[in-house]
Amino acid sequence: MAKHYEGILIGKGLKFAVVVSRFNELITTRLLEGARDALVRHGVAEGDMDIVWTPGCLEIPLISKKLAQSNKYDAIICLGAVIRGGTPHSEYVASEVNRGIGRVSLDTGLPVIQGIITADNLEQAIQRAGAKEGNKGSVAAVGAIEMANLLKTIQ
Ligand code: INI
Repeated sequence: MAKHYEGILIGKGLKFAVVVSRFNELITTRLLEGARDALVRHGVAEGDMDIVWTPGCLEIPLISKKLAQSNKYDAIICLGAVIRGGTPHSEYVASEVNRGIGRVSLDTGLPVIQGIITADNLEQAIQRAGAKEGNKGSVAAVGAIEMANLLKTIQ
């Protein structure tokens, strides 16, 4: 009979760093609130979460890497908002931050969870930051709890 392993959604005793971008902070503060609320509702103590602000999404991978290397956290949650403008710059930001976050996770062996909204416009971003389409910050936080526990389970 095959064994199945999965991460439980109990956050008590786990430690998290939340890296959040100031760029588009109208949206990112909502993502942060969603993440904080989800962590608390899953049993994470307020004192077990550190919030670290970056200027924009592009700076998130480096800061996440430093935090991951500190060995202080069970997972890192990355929050940001890339909103398409008239230039291709946002496309570049979105793909770089995605690639960077994935690399940090594989390089450090720690769950580094992507809670970055990529939206065509502000309205779409709002929908994903606590309105009709939920809150991507909370989804990322729950994913971080599950991954932190899953890693403990399989190790
Ligand atoms: N940063 C974001 O977080 N979101 C964006 O939509 C964005 N756009 O479109 O430019 C953005 N740019 C700033 C970037 O992350 C860096 O902070 C900046 O380029 C300095 O390195």
